[in-house]
Amino acid sequence: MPAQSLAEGGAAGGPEISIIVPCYNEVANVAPLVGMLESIMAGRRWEVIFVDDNSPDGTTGAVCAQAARKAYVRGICRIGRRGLSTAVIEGVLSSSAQIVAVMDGDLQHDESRLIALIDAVASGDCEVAVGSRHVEGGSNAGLANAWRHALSDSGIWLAQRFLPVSLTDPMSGFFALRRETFVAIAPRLSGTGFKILLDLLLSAEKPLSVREIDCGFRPRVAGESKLDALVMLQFAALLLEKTSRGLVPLRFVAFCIVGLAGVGANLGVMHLVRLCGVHFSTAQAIGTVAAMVVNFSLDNNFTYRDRRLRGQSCVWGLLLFMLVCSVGALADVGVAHLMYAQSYRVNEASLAGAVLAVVWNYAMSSTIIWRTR
Ligand SMILES: Nc1nc2c(ncn2[C@@H]2O[C@H](COP(=O)(O)OP(=O)(O)O)[C@@H](O)[C@H]2O)c(=O)[nH]1
Ligand SMILES: [Mg+2]
Repeated sequence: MPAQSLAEGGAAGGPEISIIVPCYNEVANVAPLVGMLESIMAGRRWEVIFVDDNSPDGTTGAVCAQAARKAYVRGICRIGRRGLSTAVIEGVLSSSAQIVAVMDGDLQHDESRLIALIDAVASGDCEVAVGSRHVEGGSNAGLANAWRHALSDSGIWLAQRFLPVSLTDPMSGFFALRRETFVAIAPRLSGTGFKILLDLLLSAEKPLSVREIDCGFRPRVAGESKLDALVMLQFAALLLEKTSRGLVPLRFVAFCIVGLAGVGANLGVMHLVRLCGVHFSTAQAIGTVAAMVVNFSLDNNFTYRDRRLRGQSCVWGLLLFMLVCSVGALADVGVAHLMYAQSYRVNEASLAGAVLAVVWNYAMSSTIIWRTR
């Protein structure tokens, strides 16, 4: 579709371009962003779809206030869910436009480059057009501090080691592609984490043709960044999942990391309790319960953050988790004992038991405790 054929906005037909904006606690940025898009997109058939995870600051209210007056503003509010990547996926899947563009809702992306991104895809120049801060003319001056620069640079360096295409800014959250291209890849997307572009490029069956377009990155004016240590962990796990061709799922990696934290908690609490003169077996039992509580709470907040249990379901979830882990521990001891009796070495028998327990705990957690509702 040549760029010129993107007809003017109006009564005839639906939008030809959907701009998907993941947002969380961006109440102050919604109206200014809509205003900016209105002037940039004038003369085109377009819509903006905000995907908010029921932000406590009332972002959805701000979106509704705009949508009530403007047919080209739509909002999706997800309750009990979190995640930038899944927000983008659901936004794109709710669109019927030919071209979708993804941009942040915090005004950090330079919206004046939006047309260049859309036209690069519309003209058939490339399958994905990426707003890059690292090609000539681009800038990432808006990153908050030296730490964020270092984090961004090392993330880019690491991602480039895995990518099937050459890209200076694979961590960009500002890009455009045909909706049908996205939809074809969607079933293979990992969906966990912050880096949906990377997920797309790594999940495509054949390498996608990519064009980078220089773009600036402004400092944040309102609201706060949601990037934290967990997001970096999710990023590393995404690379692992994709390069192992899904053999090592992202959640499983997170589950194992949390499991290691649980081992630490078990040892720490056990030693503390022993210092109070308690017998080893009792101290170990208390340590085990503490480890289960720590694991449950970390899994609830991180590994299964998008399916987080709250209130009464959280209490039931904890009890079920303890039951599942106890069965896992019994299976661990049982298998290790059987293998040891069949003259396997101590380490092999013990490792096999531990692996079985982790896989059991993970399978039960994913299907029974934090199941998709
Ligand atoms: N729906 C949704 N949007 C999110 C989530 N986390 C971040 N975002 C949005 O994604 C965009 C980029 O996030 P931001 O925290 O600014 O990342 P940074 O620019 O790398 O610091 C912003 O519009 C955020 O509001 C989330 O969990 N759910
Ligand atoms: Mg930002």
